[in-house]
Amino acid sequence: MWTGIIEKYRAHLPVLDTTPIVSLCEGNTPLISIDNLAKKMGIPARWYVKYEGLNPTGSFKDRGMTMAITKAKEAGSKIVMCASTGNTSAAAAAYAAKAGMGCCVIIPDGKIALGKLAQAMMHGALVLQISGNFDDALNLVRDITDEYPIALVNSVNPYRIEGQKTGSFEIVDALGDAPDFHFIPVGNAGNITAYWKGYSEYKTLGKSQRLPRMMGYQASGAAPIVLGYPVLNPETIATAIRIGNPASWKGAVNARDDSGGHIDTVTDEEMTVSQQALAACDGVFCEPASAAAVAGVLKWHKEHPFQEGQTIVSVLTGHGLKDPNRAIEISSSPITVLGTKEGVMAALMPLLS
Ligand code: AN7
Repeated sequence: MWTGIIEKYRAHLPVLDTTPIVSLCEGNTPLISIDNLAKKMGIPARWYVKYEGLNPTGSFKDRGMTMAITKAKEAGSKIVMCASTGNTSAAAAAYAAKAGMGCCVIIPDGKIALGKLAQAMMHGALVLQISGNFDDALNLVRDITDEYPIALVNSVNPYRIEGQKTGSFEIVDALGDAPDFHFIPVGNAGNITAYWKGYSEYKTLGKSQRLPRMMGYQASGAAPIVLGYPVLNPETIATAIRIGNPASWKGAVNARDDSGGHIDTVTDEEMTVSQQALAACDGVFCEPASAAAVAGVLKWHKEHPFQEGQTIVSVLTGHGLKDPNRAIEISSSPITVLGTKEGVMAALMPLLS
């Protein structure tokens, strides 16, 4: 029986036999071959997506949150707090509920996807919206948790990174080695930092023969690392990565430079096209921010064509159902027909011919 990433990778994580593990059986997500899209785009490499949308709360945040909440519980914390563009708040709320702890989340007013808001509220968190953006919310949360006995569970909490590094362990365990390229969306930059840490640790232990090139992608309207300075008013349809001053900026730059990787931008349009193409070609539905890891592959391939025999992994950080409004917005509406055989057949005919 699968009982979550802490039990599975206990030897690589800072837990003791006595640590009270709080888990929702996160992790063990599939690596799905997206050969249809690869073929369509003329990419001869083996291309996989790590479908993190299949975690318990529908995003990769669960890997970090099981660790952060477990360690907060071990330390005797009664309340946890985070700033969030949505997914962290959903995960914090769920794991705090499981642990019997209080949870407060601070989110940018009107800028979080519907599914994520629904989750934070259903799991009983105190949900506070502010008129600022994620960066403002994170500053507030750092300030408050410095002063009050409340555990901070954003990825500035090192246990979050520890949990999230298990994503690379699973990829190496599944492929038998690291991929050549690891594509990943970058927002607050915790995840790219964590994946690089995981790959590096596994290589040191001899579990893999090589390290991947770390390929991070920011939204063009929220690309501080690419620009080299913070963005005061980040804007993108990919609300998950609408972040102008990433906390793990250094970690992302180190991952890029130490791996011979690259951090670049993708436009809202490129993310949208990739999200749709992936869903329509290979049956995998991810949220807009996650599609940056697909759009990045397409952008890179144009300038540096992938070769046969290479392996690419794109991390799909969150499930498509997180942001149903956006999905409906970019899709054509259902066709209204008469509820008769003739009515249906009139619309269906073009498909049959
Ligand atoms: C789907 O939930 O920052 O670079 O507050 O939800 O580790 O920040 C979410 C980030 C990518 C970026 N994809 O990861 C939050 C939050 C999805 C995300 C990212 C996020 P990081």
